[in-house]
Amino acid sequence: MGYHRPMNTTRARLGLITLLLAASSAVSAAECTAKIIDAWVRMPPAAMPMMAGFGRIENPCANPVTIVGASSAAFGSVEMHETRVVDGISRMRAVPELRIAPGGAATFKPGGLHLMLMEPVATLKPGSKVAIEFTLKDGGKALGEFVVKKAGD
Ligand SMILES: [Cu+2]
Repeated sequence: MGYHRPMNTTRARLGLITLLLAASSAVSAAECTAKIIDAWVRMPPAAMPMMAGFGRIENPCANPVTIVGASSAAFGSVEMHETRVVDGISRMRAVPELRIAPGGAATFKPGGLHLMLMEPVATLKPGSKVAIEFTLKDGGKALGEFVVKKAGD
């Protein structure tokens, strides 16, 4: 047994180096993430169990970024929705995945894509900020800071 140990150790070291190299390249790829800019939450005119979040999500990375979910400590549930007018009636549908091409962007705006923010934990104050974290398909995260604004502001 003892005779084989030096060789096994060398093999183990080589294996470890290979693993470390693989891990470091994976980290550098994951470092590039989506950027959330001009983000805001629209306060409902009256106390309601849901409100909407808007903003622009940019992908500055070399690879496509796919958002698969969002969450916030300020809300029980956060979903990506899209408003569409069908037969003159405005309807919302859930958007389970949102792919943004390299160098591209997605705009969340009233009447279109929006974040549906449900079950607010506390009453939001105009001018305060809410953190919303987006989950990416590759396991990465993107953090957005949303400013609370009154409807109509
Ligand atoms: Cu909605």
